[in-house]
Amino acid sequence: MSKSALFVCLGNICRSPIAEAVFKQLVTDRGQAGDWLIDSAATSTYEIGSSPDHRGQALMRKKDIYKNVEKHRARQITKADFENFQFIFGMDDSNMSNLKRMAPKNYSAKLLKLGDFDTDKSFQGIIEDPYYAHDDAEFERVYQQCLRSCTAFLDSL
Ligand code: WE7
Repeated sequence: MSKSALFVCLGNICRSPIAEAVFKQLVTDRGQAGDWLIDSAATSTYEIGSSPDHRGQALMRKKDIYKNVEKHRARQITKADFENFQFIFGMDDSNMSNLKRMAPKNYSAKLLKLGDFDTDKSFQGIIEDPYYAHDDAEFERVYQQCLRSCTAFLDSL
């Protein structure tokens, strides 16, 4: 387990569990699951203990990746995470500024915006919050952004 990635969003119920599930599936498909510690977390305390959002659950079941996060419950990022994870990915600029504010004085993790790896530049590196979305298309968009971004990140290693 030489490599590690933590996916972070506001509540750890919509975007970051999808990113975690996508990333776990990609490394599994590449035969690299044993090399990686992979988790997700929130910047806020609001959803601590919650399961992934029901719309995200439905999306992940459709993509057959929900098994990768079915036991996940939302948790807040800790100072230890900034030492224990090699890569910490935020989804938007608010996540990134919160991560920088919450980081301990000295930390080893690389703080990256997941969407910066997206080959489709029309989203300008931002994976927008689908919480107030009115249809499933927003969750599909999050999934496709995570899939392209995680694939390009793994290819870059
Ligand atoms: C969200 C959210 C998301 C927004 N998941 N919540 Cl009510 C609230 C207040 C503080 C933290 C969280 Cl997590 C939540 C519930 C869970 N993806 N997105 N809230 C959100 C979006 C836009 C403007 C304001 C909020 C609170």
